[in-house]
Amino acid sequence: MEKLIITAALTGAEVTREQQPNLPLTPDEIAEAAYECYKAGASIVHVHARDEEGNPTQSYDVYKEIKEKIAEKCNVIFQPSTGGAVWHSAEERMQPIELSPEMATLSTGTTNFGPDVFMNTEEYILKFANRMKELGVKPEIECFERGMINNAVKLAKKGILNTPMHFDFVLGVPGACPGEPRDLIYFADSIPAGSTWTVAGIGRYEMPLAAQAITMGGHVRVGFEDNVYIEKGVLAESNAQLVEKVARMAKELGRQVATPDEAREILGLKI
Ligand code: KMH
Ligand code: ZN
Repeated sequence: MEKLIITAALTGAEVTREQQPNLPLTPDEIAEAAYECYKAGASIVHVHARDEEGNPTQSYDVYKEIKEKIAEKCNVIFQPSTGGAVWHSAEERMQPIELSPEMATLSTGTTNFGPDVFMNTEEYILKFANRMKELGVKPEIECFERGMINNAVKLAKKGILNTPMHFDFVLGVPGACPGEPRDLIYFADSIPAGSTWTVAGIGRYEMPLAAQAITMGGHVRVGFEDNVYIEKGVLAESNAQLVEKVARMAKELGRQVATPDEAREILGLKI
């Protein structure tokens, strides 16, 4: 089986210090968390920026600072968010693409997101995808619902998305698709042959879906964006502790963990 790519989703846009006291917020804290996760086995970091008050921002400058600070420490793949927070405009959300990162997220549909709506109209999706293509940024296609896979396949048929595509199934968001074993099987069975996929299980779904993905040959995303607990009722000390747990599970299940350069090879990124 292919080596396992572990992504650390370090901060997110929704989690607060009240919910997770060790949440990294400043560029220095995010870069340090990225480095710790890299040492624990992560080959990708999924990054959301925060402003000086700790609120979500899609500022080009803040993402640039984070990207540079991470690159000073290690060669982990930097994957900024184009999702931002539900209240960000499409223009704000697009800003980190201009840094020409190796990867960035691309949500291919609209979903309920807790009490809110995470808006991704066809117009947005085309704008984001076209700009990523122009700048050679590989999209990680975020699918919260099954139809979002079809939307991506349609874009690939039109040549707007390059193949093979890389998907992230985000399962267990309140208001969207849950993260039961059958949900992951259905999503993984629905993508075009030759695609790669990872799973981000939200909340209590995180570790069970990680174990399932390890055995199915997929990849795994964990981190405070998705879940703040290391076990039921016990807050994780750090993002790296969650990555360590997945790396340990992979070892027990006989799957080797990919380095960043091995992840680049698996995903078809330039080395
Ligand atoms: N914060 C969510 C509304 C992404 O990073 O691309 C969207 C999100 C997806 O987190
Ligand atoms: Zn995100």
